[in-house]
Amino acid sequence: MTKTSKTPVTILGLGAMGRALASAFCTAGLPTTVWNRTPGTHADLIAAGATSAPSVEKAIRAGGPIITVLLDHASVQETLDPVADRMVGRQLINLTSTAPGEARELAAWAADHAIDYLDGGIMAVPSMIGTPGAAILYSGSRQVFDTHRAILELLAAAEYFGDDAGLASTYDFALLATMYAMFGGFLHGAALMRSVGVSATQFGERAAAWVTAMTQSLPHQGRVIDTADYTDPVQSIAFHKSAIDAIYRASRDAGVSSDFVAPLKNLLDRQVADGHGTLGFERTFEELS
Ligand code: FVH
Repeated sequence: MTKTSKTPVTILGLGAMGRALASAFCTAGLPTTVWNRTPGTHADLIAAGATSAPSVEKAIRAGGPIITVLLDHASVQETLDPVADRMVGRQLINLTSTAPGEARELAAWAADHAIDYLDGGIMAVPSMIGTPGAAILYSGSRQVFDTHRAILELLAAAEYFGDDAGLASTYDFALLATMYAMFGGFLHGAALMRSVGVSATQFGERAAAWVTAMTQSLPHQGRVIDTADYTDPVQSIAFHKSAIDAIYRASRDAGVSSDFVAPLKNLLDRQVADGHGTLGFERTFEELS
């Protein structure tokens, strides 16, 4: 059964994201207990109705789900290990970014202590929490997700992927990998444009429109990868190699580092050398795993 507005929640970790989550719960009127390793950084949350706990042990006494929003996997273990025996029978929702293997490790640790574990990957920056663009991806305990779905939806759109605790963070990291490659390409493009006197601000506007148009092809590319039939390309690997080679030369001539472009050039060079030049760009996927 989904619990709603009066569910007490405990948040461990009041960095930028922990504060945003706690603030959303306070705004919704949930009894919210907060703890942070460094005390005294959350007067605004107290003013908004949160209860500040002086220790992790006291924070988790409040009841309800315990939500960790700490720096990394190690900080979660460091924070929870000393109170593990007081968390027996409790529900833990870990929204700290952890690698899939680390999430599974935490799930196993939780199971050893009879703690019900749900892992989450936050697809938002703090200012997006509680707004329509934010999403949090979950996997692990279905029971925890179903029980607390209503309060999780106060933070962001909530989607559950399955009982493997590492699934949510695999999605999270796959999406972040996509994002970072895009950001890297933008930095490279901005450096190229600076060489002809165009500001990064101006270029940012143009690049946003171009990237938005280009992302429309991603579902099609996904379908091609899943069929593993690369024989009927819109444009071949040889075509893309020629484009990347030209970008590489233009960058070198403009004094722009090849750090972002070189890995793709290497992949395309290798495939042409191996006789795959007539196949579609999506065949590059086969070089990655
Ligand atoms: N901020 C963002 O945009 C991203 C969006 C996507 C998801 N991430 C992940 O969320 C986790 C928390 O991120 P954050 O933005 O709140 O991070 P910080 O502002 O740096 O706060 C870190 C908190 O962790 C506490 N902490 C660090 N080490 C320890 C430790 N060993 N023991 C206990 N607590 C620890 C730190 O406490 P303090 O330094 O104030 O004492 C902060 O509360 C993170 O996984 C992101 O990847 C956010």
